[in-house]
Amino acid sequence: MREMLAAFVSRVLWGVAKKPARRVLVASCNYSNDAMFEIKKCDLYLLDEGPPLTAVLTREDGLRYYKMMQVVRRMELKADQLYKQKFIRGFCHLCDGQEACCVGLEAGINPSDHVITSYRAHGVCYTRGLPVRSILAELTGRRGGCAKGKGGSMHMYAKNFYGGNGIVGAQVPLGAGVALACKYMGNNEICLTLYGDGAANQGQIAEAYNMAALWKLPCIFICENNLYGMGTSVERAAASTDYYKRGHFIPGLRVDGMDILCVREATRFAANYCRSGKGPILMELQTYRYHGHSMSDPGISYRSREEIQKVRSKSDPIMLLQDRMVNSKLASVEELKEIDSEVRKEIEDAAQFATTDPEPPVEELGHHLYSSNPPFEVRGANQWIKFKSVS
Ligand SMILES: Cc1ncc(C[n+]2csc(CCOP(=O)(O)OP(=O)(O)O)c2C)c(N)n1
Repeated sequence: MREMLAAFVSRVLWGVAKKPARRVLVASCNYSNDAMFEIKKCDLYLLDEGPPLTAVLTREDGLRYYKMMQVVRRMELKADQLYKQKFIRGFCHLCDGQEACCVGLEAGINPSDHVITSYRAHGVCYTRGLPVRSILAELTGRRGGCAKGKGGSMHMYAKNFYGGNGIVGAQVPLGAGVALACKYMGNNEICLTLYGDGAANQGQIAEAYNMAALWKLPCIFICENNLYGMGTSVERAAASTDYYKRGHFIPGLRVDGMDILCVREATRFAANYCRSGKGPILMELQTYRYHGHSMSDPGISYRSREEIQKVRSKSDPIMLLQDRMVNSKLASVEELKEIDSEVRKEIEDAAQFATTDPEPPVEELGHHLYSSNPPFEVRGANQWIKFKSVS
């Protein structure tokens, strides 16, 4: 009798409830709401204590992180395809493999905080809130791109996100400047300044560390150590590969950048540190990029296919989160597969937009260079062509 009643109630609910409500019902029956995980201890520099050794993951956050990482992964794979089809031209640096970094960093800060990064920018653009279609359309140089089709892969911007910088290390003093502005305004906001391990060898970075430490700026310097700077392994490029210690007088953390929970916890710890007025902190995220340095680098002349395969099969960030969620009953395999197909559809729709949206009109080429829109003349390319700027 009880089974019959349950079946009847379930049929009624099944019939009347809209899809999301049905999911809530299933969720409340079968899934755990949260679970606690042991996470890898961070290596510490000039710090007495570091981030916790356990992290609580709620089902809601887990599903969100999973979806975001899948979006970044599939967006980058789509960019690879569009590049090979010549829809995308010029420079294009993909971040697949490094998804736990951009998603984990965003999970540890507030939307009102600030972020600046290098040319490997697409993932951060998405986690800072740009829709996939505006990122892909920027890559294909279309009007609906986030920089109106005039910036491309390395020059994308969003609210509280300052690019996308093509010059190695250029964003580091700029990030210190943004942190100086936060301190000056007294708004309790912080700036995350990301750069590759290749940039960590530059003199201008030492200068930015120096000013940030001197003025106790609320800045998290984040060195994404993916083991290579273009085609040079870190061992061949740096006298010290302990990047988390290279702020000298700035405290540092070395973090497992393939584990989103490690990245989130370390970022929360670092953000609290900065916000409390103690000054800057440096985080080294140990990660790996599956693609070469850029689309023009096949990425297998200085590392082996086996090495890439090993990382994919042993430490893939999406797989790690998926295993955790399924094993602790935070989600089912089927449910995650459903998310995968939603993501695939979102990416296909975005790609459709990015390949059909028109290019910006040529008369607008000179817009948005100066705030006052003076007449714009192209020098060097063709001296007879002039673009008139109109407001
Ligand atoms: C000032 C400057 N010098 C040289 C270059 C050429 N360049 C582009 S990326 C790069 C190496 C960057 O190292 P890293 O960020 O560790 O490389 P990734 O892991 O992104 O391949 C160099 C030398 C540049 N863009 N800017």
